[in-house]
Amino acid sequence: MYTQALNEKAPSRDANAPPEDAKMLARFQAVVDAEDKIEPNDWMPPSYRRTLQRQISQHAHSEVIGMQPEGNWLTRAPSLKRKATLLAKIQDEAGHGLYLYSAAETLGMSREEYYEQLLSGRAKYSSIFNYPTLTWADMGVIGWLVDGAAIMNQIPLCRCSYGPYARAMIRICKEESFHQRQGYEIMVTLSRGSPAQKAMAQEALNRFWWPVLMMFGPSDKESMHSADSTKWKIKRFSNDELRQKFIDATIPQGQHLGLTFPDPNLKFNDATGHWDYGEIDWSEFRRVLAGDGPCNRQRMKARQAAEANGAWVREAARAHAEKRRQRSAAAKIAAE
Ligand code: FAQ
Repeated sequence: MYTQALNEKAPSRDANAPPEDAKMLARFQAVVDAEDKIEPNDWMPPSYRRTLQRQISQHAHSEVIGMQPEGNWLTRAPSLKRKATLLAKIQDEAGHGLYLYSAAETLGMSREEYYEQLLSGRAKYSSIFNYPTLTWADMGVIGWLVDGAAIMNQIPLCRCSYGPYARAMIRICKEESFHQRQGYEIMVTLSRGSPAQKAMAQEALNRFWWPVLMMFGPSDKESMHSADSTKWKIKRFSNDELRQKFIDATIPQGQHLGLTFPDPNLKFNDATGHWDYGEIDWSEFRRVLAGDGPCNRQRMKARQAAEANGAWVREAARAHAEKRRQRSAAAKIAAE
């Protein structure tokens, strides 16, 4: 919708693009610094546009691929109520993907191009969705921790300088809060259940804890986009700051469940008022990003199959739209 309204050329991906105009740049930064929003038709530096295209589309891809790990448990949910709730949550994630693709389209690139980047493996999606969901407790852990981490990262994005992204995030965050609570409620039920259920909850926490911490991205010193994104008020907190906030908020929740965290170095630091934690295995993070996580191939294969299987629907919709267009054109001629 917005794409057609853009009165500016699509960003050049050419390394020889003309240098950004200093006056325009100063005006742009002043708007950002004043906490006003940048809107689709406003001038923006090509690098700001590219950063948003990258981040928003990768966020959208994450929501869409993120349906797969939970989809694995739809047919095996332990009750009708649990199944209905899980189904609704997964549908919310599809909806988040759609809002985010719409926001990304306002930056002058079509949804089809973004899909193509995902399907060809050129675009990333969140590392966390490359881990398998082995037990029902994983549904609890995903809601509690994966959605919990997503909220921690996404609440500040509601104040992002780019209007369409910031506005999309408001509704997404409300829904993520519900997701987090339903996940935690599963964890409460399992932790207060039989010894086998509690052990299942503990085992799921053990498997997901470190990959969840990786969701916040590389450490600040390794984060190549942070400086620009902070200057442009896309990012309000650094990767490490958000990771620490998440850990500080989550440890008491785990303690309330009577569960332990798989980190021998986890210790409350009286001096800083924060939890100290052990070293993240960044080699695992890099491996997953490079396509070699436990489920990368399976996730991409499922997504590519869904795209191929849906081709006839898109074709039929296009043919139907064309038929309607011809019919209404013929009716107009007849009326003249
Ligand atoms: N996984 O310089 P930085 C959800 C990449 S939604 C994969 O620090 P930046 C909902 C990064 O893209 C979860 N790649 O980058 C849900 C960059 O690569 P590039 C998704 C990662 O952008 C719940 C490179 O590393 N959320 O969970 C990851 O400043 C349950 C360098 O990193 C969002 O996308 C990673 N974990 O900061 C759904 C939120 N971390 O593009 C279903 C929006 C980093 O140059 C079930 N995104 N990379 O090739 C953001 O806030 C940021 O993009 C960060 C990364 C914080 C993820």
